[in-house]
Amino acid sequence: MPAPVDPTSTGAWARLRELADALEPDLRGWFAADPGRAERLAFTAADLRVDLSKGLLTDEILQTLLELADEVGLESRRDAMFRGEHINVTEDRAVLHTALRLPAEATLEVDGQDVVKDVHEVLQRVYRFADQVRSGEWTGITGQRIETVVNIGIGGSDLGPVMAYEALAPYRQPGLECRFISNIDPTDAAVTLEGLDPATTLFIVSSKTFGTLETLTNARLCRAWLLEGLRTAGALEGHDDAEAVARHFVAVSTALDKVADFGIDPENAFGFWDWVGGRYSMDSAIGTSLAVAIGPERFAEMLAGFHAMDEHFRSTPAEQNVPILMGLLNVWYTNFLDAQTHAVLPYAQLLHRFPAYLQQLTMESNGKGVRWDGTPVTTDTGEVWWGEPGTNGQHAFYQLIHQGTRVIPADFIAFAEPAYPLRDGATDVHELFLANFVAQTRALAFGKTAEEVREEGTAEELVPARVFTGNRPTASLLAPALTPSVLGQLIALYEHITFTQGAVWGIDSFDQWGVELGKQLAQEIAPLLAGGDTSDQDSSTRALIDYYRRHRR
Ligand code: G6Q
Repeated sequence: MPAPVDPTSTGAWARLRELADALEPDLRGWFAADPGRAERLAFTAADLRVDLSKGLLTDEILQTLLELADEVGLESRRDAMFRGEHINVTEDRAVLHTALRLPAEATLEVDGQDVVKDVHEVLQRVYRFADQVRSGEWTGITGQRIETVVNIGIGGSDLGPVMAYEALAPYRQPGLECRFISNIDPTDAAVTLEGLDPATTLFIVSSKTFGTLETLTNARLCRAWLLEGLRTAGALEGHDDAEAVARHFVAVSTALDKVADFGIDPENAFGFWDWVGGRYSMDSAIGTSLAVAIGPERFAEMLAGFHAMDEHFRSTPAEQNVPILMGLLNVWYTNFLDAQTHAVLPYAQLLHRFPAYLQQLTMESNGKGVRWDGTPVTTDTGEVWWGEPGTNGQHAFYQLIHQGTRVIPADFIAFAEPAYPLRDGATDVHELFLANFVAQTRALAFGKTAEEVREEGTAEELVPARVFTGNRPTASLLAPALTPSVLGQLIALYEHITFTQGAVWGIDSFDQWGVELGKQLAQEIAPLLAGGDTSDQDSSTRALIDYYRRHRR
């Protein structure tokens, strides 16, 4: 890997600094003086229409950001990723989530192996399994059909499947529910299993490494729950435990030997590869629960959506390339306008887990303090990503976005077609909903002047509190409907935005060493909670452990 270019040493960076110092944001004036602004700054990527015109940017800023991309070698790093080069240097791995959605007829040889062939072999097995569960051909040990699929996994092996299961609710097969257990808080397993019948429940243990404490603990809890429930119901007569586990447990992992050690039949295990990062894996076999819920055809549509966005990112010139433009804009906001956070505000209740999913994607990828050659970063990196679906957020935290003292770039996402077209008398409720989407971005951009407040007859002393400064940057993302394909496009869009930012900052967006220390210490501390000697702990840690011991009955 060539050493990263220090973005702050480029000519474009210096010019951006000057542009930022001279910037007097004036979206009202910019729109008034330039009737073509909205059209010029709206872009198309697959089925998405992305309007960046309400961002704090001018043509010169955009042009200079594109020069920055050029100077840091963004496109050659992108091409290296698509080729399967080991751009994840700290783990010495290729980064090939884009290969998970290549069509079957494509070929891509990486480290001497055609990965597309491997991907489609596993996909076909996942699809066959999904069909068997959906049709009732796959039964539990008593011969009853499966009614509930429980995915056991955490982080990248949980957030994607949960988010997509929620997002694509209208496409689920009735009578077949998915539930998800992730947290090692025993409440999660206890509450999720409540009311389930072991005879009709199937578990998918999803773990890339098959070594994750939370997932393996929860998998053992579920295995014990299954066997005890079946035994109590007399369903195990004539069967041994292994047979029951084989009918009620499947696994998704890159570590098929460990899957076998757990007692899961390797026949019922779906593999993937070390070149798929956890948070980039929901379109691999990690999405098996989703494939069961929505069926192979819809799953394939989702993959095609991912692929359409990959193609856009790979081959569209930078000045029309939506992930590149959005990623560069985020660099502008973060490094030049001091934005600390980035809000994602889906005007689609079904996307209520999308911000949580993006938190992992963006923050685990770009929350780094060193570059891919081990040297310190030269500027601020990853923003804090957060959000909630509109309009709920409007009645909670939008106050700060409208009138607070911080710059909070916000992505607004909406769909023309509602998932559930309901009317309130003569009113189309989706229209009412989307009126909010449009109104919010307008209010944030153009605000409300003191004069406008006065025109409403407001008492003079109340005017300042009612003024909206405007010039609060937003991007508006619209698509015809939240279909499986559009969901795939949206996810891939944010994957590539994340890539773009990481490439500018010179960081390896594909490792996650920051999660290791806590995991390691938890293993060390577990025996101390159980009564071990705490004398060599710091005083705060000792006090916390003492409190626990005194209060645990
Ligand atoms: C994602 C991370 C992390 C990972 C979980 C689960 O990029 O690597 O969130 O997905 O720690 O790991 P396993 O799938 O190996 O259990």
